[in-house]
Amino acid sequence: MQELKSLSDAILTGDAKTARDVTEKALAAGVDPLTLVNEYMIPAMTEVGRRYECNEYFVPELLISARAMKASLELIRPLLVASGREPAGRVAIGTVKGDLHDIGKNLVAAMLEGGGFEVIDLGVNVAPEQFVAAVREKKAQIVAMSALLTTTMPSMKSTIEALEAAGVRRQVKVLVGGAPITQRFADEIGADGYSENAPGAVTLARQALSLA
Ligand code: B12
Repeated sequence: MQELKSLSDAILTGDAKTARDVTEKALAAGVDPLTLVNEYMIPAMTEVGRRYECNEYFVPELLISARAMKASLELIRPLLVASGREPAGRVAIGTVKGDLHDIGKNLVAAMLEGGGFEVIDLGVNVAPEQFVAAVREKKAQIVAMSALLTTTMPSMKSTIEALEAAGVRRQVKVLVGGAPITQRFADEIGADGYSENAPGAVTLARQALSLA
């Protein structure tokens, strides 16, 4: 697995070309895409975060590492997405207002699609009213919110309040996640589910619609 370690190294050093090349070769050799994500890519991003915390890395390094991670994910995403099935349900997903982190959100979206859900990706910096509109106009049955900054976590609560104010809270299940989120926080704000990872998000979505 020495070659796969070069995928972690490429993300750590922000070498998008190598990240893409190694991913391409590994997939062609039959390596499971989820093995790449869970054993090489996410640990590399976690290490990037650790280095940032220790002032070894700064925002430019975060950006180039994120770009390398995305280059690799672009090849993996289509493999996680199932096709030609009746959707299990409709999920509106977004990173909450004020927050631009989307790597985890994109992974969750891809896994949900792979799990047979129709995913309406609202992108990043999504205001509460945009989530409400997705429920009203696109008939989303699940609202999935991601936050990576402690300062944007309160936007999850504001979104739940906006769903309540719009009279649509009872018709949707609300799932939350992202590195700073905990089960306790999810309970406090009245979310219906929390998971610390993308496969867990699929399990939650299935449970939410009583498909599990
Ligand atoms: C990459 C990165 C960036 C990139 C983002 C690129 C992008 N397109 O996403 C850039 C450089 C833009 C960036 C910017 C900033 N960042 Co930043 N960033 C990170 C970093 C290193 C990695 C995040 C990541 O992608 N992780 C990998 C993914 C796969 O993990 P994940 O997002 O947690 O997602 C998983 C789970 O949480 C879960 N999940 C995620 N969403 C959901 C949703 C649901 C519904 C469910 C069920 C599950 C779920 O499933 C995912 C897959 O398993 C983290 C450090 C870290 N360790 O988290 C800092 C970090 C989040 N950033 C931080 C900071 C401070 C910033 C900036 C303020 C820096 C600055 N001074 O400008 C800005 C803020 C910009 C903004 N307004 O959002 C801090 C936040 C600290 C805090 N207490 O809030 C962190 C923790 C770094 C640190 N240790 O200080 N950042």
